[in-house]
Amino acid sequence: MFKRRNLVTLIAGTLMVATGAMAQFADRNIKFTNGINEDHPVGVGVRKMQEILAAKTGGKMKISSFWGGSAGGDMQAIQALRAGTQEMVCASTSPIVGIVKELGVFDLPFLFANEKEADAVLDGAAGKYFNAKLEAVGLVNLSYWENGFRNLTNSKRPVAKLEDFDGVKVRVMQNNIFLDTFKTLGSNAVPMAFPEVFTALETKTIDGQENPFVTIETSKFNEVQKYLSVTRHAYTPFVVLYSKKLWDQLNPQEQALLREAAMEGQKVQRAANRAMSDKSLAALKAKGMQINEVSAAEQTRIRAKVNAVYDKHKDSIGPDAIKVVQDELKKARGG
Ligand code: TK8
Repeated sequence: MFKRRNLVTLIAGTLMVATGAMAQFADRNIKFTNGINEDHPVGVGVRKMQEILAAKTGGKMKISSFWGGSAGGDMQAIQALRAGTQEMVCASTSPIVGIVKELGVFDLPFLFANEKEADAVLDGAAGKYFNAKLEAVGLVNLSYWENGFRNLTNSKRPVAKLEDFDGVKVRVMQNNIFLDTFKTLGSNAVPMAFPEVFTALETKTIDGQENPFVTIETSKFNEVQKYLSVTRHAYTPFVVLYSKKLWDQLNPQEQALLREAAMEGQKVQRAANRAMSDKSLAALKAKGMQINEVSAAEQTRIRAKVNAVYDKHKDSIGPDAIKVVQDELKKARGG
């Protein structure tokens, strides 16, 4: 017979399990900012994270996202994360080089030949190495997402050969290696935060900028730029960062869930980005941009010219960072 005491124990036990499961997640409203617009595939990744959090926490953990630099640029967000006044950002590695010099390796021109190489480096030992460097300065990297291979746009002329870079005033990300790369190519390089770029192009304060096709399209740079040159000169990853100060206030279940959500987000974000890249190029053409490739011979001349950038910056980046990336690249290239 089922005794009353047993029933009480059973009910109490069930309640404990239920409240125990709920208690894993506190009400959290996570502020997430981006310099790019929501129709960029980063939006696909963030929506995936939101869905996972909603499903697994019964709506307790939420991400509020702010797009288009409305909440400031990458550097501003990084400072807010380190100070513990903002939880998350999806930022490029390049503006973080002032804080984590080793990340400068990703700014070295022509480091990766394709997405496969980038994935091998970021998802392997090198990715972990940079995560540790980020964590040491108060930034927890949940996942590497994709911006893509960067290409040059400008309002002056098609850049098809080395000499065409000459005198073009190009906005670069706020970092010495990018600055040096464009100076070495003969351009007048101007460091600037991403949210200021559209207006600077519109008012002709600058002639050009460089970003992947998808970012060019979703940020509508085609409205203020005539020429797009397929230079593929760098692949600077996106990092999905969480403030270490605020991270340390989360319990292990919350931390594990956020990591899982960011990794699930990575899958759909990268896939969406890769599917969109060619479409963005076609769309930019359809919207009136004049697009040119750079011949193999000119690519060789350009690469030879920017070799000086490697030599000049390898000491400041440090041999460990260069080695961990080169080792993964060798493996990925089957050598
Ligand atoms: C967005 C930036 C942007 C980057 C840049 O905040 O600054 O040009 O490519 O995507 O991170």
